[in-house]
Amino acid sequence: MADIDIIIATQKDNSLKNIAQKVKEGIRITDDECLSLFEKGSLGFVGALANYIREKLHGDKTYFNRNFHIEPTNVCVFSCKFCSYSRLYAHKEEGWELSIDQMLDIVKSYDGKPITEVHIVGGVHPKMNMAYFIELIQKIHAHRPGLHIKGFTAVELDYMFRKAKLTVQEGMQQLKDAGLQSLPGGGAEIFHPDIRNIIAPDKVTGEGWLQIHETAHNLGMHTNATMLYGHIEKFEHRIDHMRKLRELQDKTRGFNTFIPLKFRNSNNDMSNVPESSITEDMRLYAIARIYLDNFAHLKAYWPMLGRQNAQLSLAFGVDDIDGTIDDSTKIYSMAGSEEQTPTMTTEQLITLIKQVKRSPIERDTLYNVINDFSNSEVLLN
Ligand code: V47
Ligand code: SF4
Repeated sequence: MADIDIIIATQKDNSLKNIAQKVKEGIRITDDECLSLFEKGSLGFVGALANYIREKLHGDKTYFNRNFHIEPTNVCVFSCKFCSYSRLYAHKEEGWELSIDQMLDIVKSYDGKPITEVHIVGGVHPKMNMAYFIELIQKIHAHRPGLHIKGFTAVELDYMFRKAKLTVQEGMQQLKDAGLQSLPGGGAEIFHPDIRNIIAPDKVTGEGWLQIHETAHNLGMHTNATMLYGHIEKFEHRIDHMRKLRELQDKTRGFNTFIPLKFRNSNNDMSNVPESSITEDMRLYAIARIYLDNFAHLKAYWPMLGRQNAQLSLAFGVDDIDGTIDDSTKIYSMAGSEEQTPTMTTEQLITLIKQVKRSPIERDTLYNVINDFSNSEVLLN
């Protein structure tokens, strides 16, 4: 008997048994069924279903890339309650603001190194406008045309476009023409206004976030989607969030990957909210893998989750663990992640993946295979 048949045969709860049968047949689950998984699906049950889907889609392949981040500033006009990273403009001396030349120097420091992606994301600085970022993108692109520029959350874009009095369509087109190739998934948080109005009351709405991503997809750009979970949201809000992503993906097919982001509670206005347990983290990954049947990839972002938990997630539906990072992001170290200086060499990433008997595949941003390290000789320790 195949593993999935054993899972179906041994499941005593009829609604869960039906869900397992649907997964076997590749049939989409409903929101109510997703709620049943959250409410009653054991870690073992949802994990086995998610792993079945993961292996059907990707076998043992586990993707990573060679990337670094540029965080232009942590000065931000917004005040999200969960953010440990930003500083208001009135306290900008406590934060940082990089000039275009400083950011270009960061890019140049990777000259000759086999990096394929720069991820640009930061706070929403009132003085860094559309013209500033167009110049930055053009200069990076001119310096290294082969480097994929993934940049700007919908939060940054919404502010930039409104200030420049551009429609989303016009703004996205101008950034694309300058050399921006895809969008990261940040700023999504929880779309539902009941939660968003509490944790991120003053930035782009859920609808605004979705509109920006839809516009990017219609221009032929690919984007990622995140969900900040494990704070005050209920299962229903997670499902609402994922349903909106699944619906947009049905329309555009423009999302590359879904990235659940675990709420970390150090140094922010939600420090009284406990962090989710590892069991709940793994259940969420697994349920997301089951529900989001039209997303090819599920990413565990290791600087946020920690590298051992990222390794564990590979048994719960995850097929991507982001990249080398090179200690170039502060968002999670400032929020209390155990990864205080997030950097992994390619060898370390390969070893991490091989230790749990998966096949490391270096990809580019769009998941084209660059190197298959399945059979490479990397020392395991
Ligand atoms: O939108 C901020 C999150 C996001 C906290 O697209 C927090 O490949 C947890 O989106 N606890 C920005 N999360 C980072 C992001 C991202 C990261 C890696 C890869 C990609 C990608 C995108 O970080 C924010 C917010 O949801 N965040 N503070 C916190 N205390
Ligand atoms: Fe600003 Fe982003 Fe932090 Fe919100 S999460 S305060 S938008 S940097």
